[in-house]
Amino acid sequence: MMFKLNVLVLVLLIKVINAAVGKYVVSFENTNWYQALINCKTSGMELASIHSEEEQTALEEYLKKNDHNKGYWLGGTKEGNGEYYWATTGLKMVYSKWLFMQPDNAKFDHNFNQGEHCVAWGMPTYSPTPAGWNDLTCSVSLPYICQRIEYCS
Ligand SMILES: [Ca+2]
Repeated sequence: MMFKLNVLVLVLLIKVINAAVGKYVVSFENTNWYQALINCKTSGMELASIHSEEEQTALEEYLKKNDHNKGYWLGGTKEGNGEYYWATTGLKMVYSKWLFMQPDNAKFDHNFNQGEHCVAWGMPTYSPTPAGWNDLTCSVSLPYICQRIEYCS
C-alpha cells in the first residue's frame, strides 16, 4: 500500500513537472529499470532514448545545467541474441555512446553472475564525466530520465 502511494505521488509530480518544463524530467527516487519504464509510461512520458549525437549532447547539457551527476536509467535493453534495442519504441539501437570498455556485461557475485542487460546514462561513480552509457544489471536501483513523447505530425 505504501509503495503504491509513493508511486502515485511520484507519477503525479512527474506529470506536474512535465507540464511545466521541457523534454526531459529526472526522477526524484531510485528504482529498478522495469519500474522506471512503468513510472515514465504512467506519467504520460517514456523512459529516455537517444538516437543521435544531437540528442546525446542535448541530454548532457540538460543534466549538467541541472546538477544531475549520478547514473540514470535510459530505455535501452538487450535481446537474447545480445543486440540492444529501445524498449519504448522497439527499435534496434543504431546510434550509441558507450563509455570506454562498455558494454562489458560484467558478471559479479552480487548480481548472481547474471550479467548486465539494461542501459544507464553514466556510472554512479563517475557520471556525467565522461558522458556516456554503461550496461548495468536491470535490478539495480537508480534514478531515471523520462522524456516527453514526440509524435510525428
Ligand atoms: Ca557495464
